[in-house]
Amino acid sequence: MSASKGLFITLEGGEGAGKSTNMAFIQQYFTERGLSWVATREPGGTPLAEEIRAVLLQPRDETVASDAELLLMFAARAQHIEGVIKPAIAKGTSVLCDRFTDATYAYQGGGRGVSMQRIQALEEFVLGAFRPDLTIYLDVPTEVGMARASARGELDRFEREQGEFFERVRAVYLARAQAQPTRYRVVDASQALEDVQRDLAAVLDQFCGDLA
Ligand code: T5A
Repeated sequence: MSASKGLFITLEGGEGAGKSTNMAFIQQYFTERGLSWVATREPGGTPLAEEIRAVLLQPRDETVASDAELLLMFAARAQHIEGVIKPAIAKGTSVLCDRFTDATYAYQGGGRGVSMQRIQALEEFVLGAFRPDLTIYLDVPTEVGMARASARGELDRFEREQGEFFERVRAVYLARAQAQPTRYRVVDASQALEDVQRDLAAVLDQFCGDLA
């Protein structure tokens, strides 16, 4: 059975919040209910966008200008939306996306200090009125997330930032969640994994119940 209406669901979180772990849980939730889905991620999701991702995550000696980083994020996003996200939704397939534009507000806006107006202008240019139906933010204190991410080994260019950077990232996510309560749900990701996934299931039951 496939869903009559595809949802666009995005999963957000700071470093080590457990997005990858919980993305697998969300996929299983959809599969068990016979809902068609495609999983994807940002930056990335198409061959070209994955190449841009590699450029963005690669640690390098050269300082990356904040605007260059911002434009690369949106270049990848433009390709991803046209190549993967919109075609899937048009077919009635739900899109489960690991990060989306909220990450740009949090990391480039909060973390790097790029003006929110500039991000908003690019969002309108690239997305128009297109937005996620549901955004789940996995909230975890910075030190807990960093400890989890560090335990995984080699750190990418973002993971090498300092604690204050991630505090600003978290503050932007929480402020956006508070400002957009219809689209956002915050899940406490510092809990034991089974409790995180119980809360995730409750959020999904509410949003996807009439699709199954
Ligand atoms: N970025 C992205 C921007 O700056 N702007 C943008 O617009 C976009 C789209 C890459 C980077 O790109 C930046 C932000 C990022 O720095 P990414 O690959 O999504 O984006 O970033 P990561 O945060 O590195 O994502 P990961 O998927 O690698 O990490 P996760 O998903 O947060 O963590 P995960 O699931 O691998 O879990 C980490 C560890 O914690 C454990 C897991 O087993 C794992 O070992 N764990 C738990 N342990 C205890 N209790 C729990 N509840 C746990 N949940 C997970």
